[in-house]
Amino acid sequence: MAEQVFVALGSNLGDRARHLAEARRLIGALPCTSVAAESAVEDTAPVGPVSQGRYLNQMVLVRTGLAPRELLDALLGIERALGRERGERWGPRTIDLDIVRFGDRVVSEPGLTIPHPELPNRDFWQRELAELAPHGC
Ligand code: A4P
Ligand code: MG
Repeated sequence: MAEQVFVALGSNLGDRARHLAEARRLIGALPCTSVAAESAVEDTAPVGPVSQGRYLNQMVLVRTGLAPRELLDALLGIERALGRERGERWGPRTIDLDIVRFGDRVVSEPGLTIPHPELPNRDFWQRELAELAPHGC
């Protein structure tokens, strides 16, 4: 059965809007997965200890038959396809794809925590979730 998943998109390197658009397209092309709704794109000041450029952030509501770990692996594959290089933690990136919520599931495993632990600290994620709430069911 398809689950409702909220995926956060972030980019602060290169053509940020194009990276978000490509990520949305590639997420929608994953097996058993569709993008049901998109929040507005927000231009946000960088959060965290690293000095870096501003981000474009967006949240998408995804319906997927993939399991959480399968979706995470697929998102990491999309990050690689869009030229993401892992440098310092919280550092600049062409694209960052985070699973914020996955239905009502609570996951705490090595390499996967759901809901995303930064949710309480990110105002823009909370705004974007609220914007998408009417599309959930
Ligand atoms: N991982 C664990 N749980 C999850 C999850 N729910 N969704 C693991 C996605 N990944 C999850 O992530 C490291 C590992 O987290 C992944 O391999 C996965 O196994 P990463 O993206 O490689 O590392 P990171 O991004 O440097 O660290 P982290 O903790 O993901 O940081 P964030 O939360 O992504 O923060 N400022 C603004 N304005 N907007 C932003 O989007 N983003 C960051 C990065 C910093 N400042 C920002 C923004
Ligand atoms: Mg991340």
